[in-house]
Amino acid sequence: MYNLNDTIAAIATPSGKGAIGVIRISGNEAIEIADKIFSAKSGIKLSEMKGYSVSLGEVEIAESPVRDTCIALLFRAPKSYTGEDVVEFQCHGGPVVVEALLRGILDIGARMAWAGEFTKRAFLNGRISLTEAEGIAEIISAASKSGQRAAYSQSKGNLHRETESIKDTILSCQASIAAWIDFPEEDVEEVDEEELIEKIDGIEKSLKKLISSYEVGLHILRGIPTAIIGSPNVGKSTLMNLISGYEKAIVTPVAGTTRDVLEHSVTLGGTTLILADTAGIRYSDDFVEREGVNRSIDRIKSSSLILAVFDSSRKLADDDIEIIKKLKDKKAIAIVNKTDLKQKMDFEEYEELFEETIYITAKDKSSLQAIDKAVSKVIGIDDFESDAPIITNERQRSAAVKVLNVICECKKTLLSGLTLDVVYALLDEALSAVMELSGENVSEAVIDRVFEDFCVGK
Ligand SMILES: Nc1nc2c(ncn2[C@@H]2O[C@H](COP(=O)(O)OP(=O)(O)OP(=O)(O)O)[C@@H](O)[C@H]2O)c(=O)[nH]1
Ligand SMILES: [Mg+2]
Repeated sequence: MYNLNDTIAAIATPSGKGAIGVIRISGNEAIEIADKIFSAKSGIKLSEMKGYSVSLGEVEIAESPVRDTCIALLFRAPKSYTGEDVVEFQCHGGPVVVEALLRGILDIGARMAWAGEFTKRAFLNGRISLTEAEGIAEIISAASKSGQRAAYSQSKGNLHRETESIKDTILSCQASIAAWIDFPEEDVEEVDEEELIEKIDGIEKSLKKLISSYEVGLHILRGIPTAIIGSPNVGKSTLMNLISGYEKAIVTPVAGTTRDVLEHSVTLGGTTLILADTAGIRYSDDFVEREGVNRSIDRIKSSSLILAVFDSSRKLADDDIEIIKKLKDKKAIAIVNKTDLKQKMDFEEYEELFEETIYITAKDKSSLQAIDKAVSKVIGIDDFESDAPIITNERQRSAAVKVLNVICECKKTLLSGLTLDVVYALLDEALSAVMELSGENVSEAVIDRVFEDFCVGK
């Protein structure tokens, strides 16, 4: 069982040199411990100060030569991040200072905090919901601006409000049939089944929207694994360089120049692409080139978006057709390249096999705009509302699917004319599944799993 009585401490800023280093202490003894090493210029002890106050002073650690000028921020329970007494020291950001200070704090009674333990306490003390805590983790790891905005909305309780509203609707459905179940013999008012179905439909709709937000939300938060694929010499590496903004990949007129997969994170289409340039796909007797081609094919499988490049200055070859076949079921944009040269390719009949087709000159910087537009259209960022509730991890997704399944079952039962007590029991099941999604009804192991991905000090 998790012990909330310990006082925990950790360095909250990244390791290495920095302008400022922050050390956090949280728990019953946070202020007492802080007072032992901190002397305020004003002479007033932290224990004599109100919450939300700041004090300038010095920290001095017993049996250590380290001393530093420092600011102490004081938060009193329950009005703090964790809901407990919290002291944050801001000292100079040298590793020697912060590490000595942390050691000094640990030596006089605090325990080293685990990853995410401050946020875990905020959750356990009822300051934030589990989905809000998950939003906080996403803010820190967000790979793009829109991802950061979406994570911020989660941390401010967007998903939490949505699950509360689903819960309320389920409870109101149950309330409308409770009288019928409790007093079946008596002359209670008829249950308005149409209204009941309408409410259940509403829940089904919001759950479907949430579940469909998962993929695009995740892509926006983490970046999209994207592969540049095509036969040799079509201009894949030129495209990689154009998008990266510098000569990342070697470009030559020799077919088969790129062998290894070359990765680079870029911002495009309003989000981050984890972009991979690959070897041109063709049959080859050369052992090294064959290995490169195998890696390209593996990349098709592991990528969520494909930029398929074709050379429009020559006719579509068998190699190109083979590649198009490999892209079946993949989200792919056809990039018909080299439009500055005499055109020999008729690509029109293949356009429908791609989500989007663009005609560009990869050598020309102005082509970036068309690529950017196509990417944002295909990944759905144009329709993505960063302030809408979204689900961002597998825990939430599987819980949402569970609720949806029970709700669908519930609707089927209602329509098939089975008795309302069966419906009531299914609504109970749905309620407990929603509480799994919201994090109110989860095991300690699930909670631990959520927080172990956090940084230490958060
Ligand atoms: N005229 C013209 N040439 C281009 C264009 N894009 C690429 N090229 C040229 O085409 C040749 C091959 O370009 P790369 O980018 O190396 O092609 P690749 O697909 O990476 O080739 P491999 O790595 O061998 O598979 C180079 O000489 C480029 O300068 C374009 O839009 N117009
Ligand atoms: Mg190349």
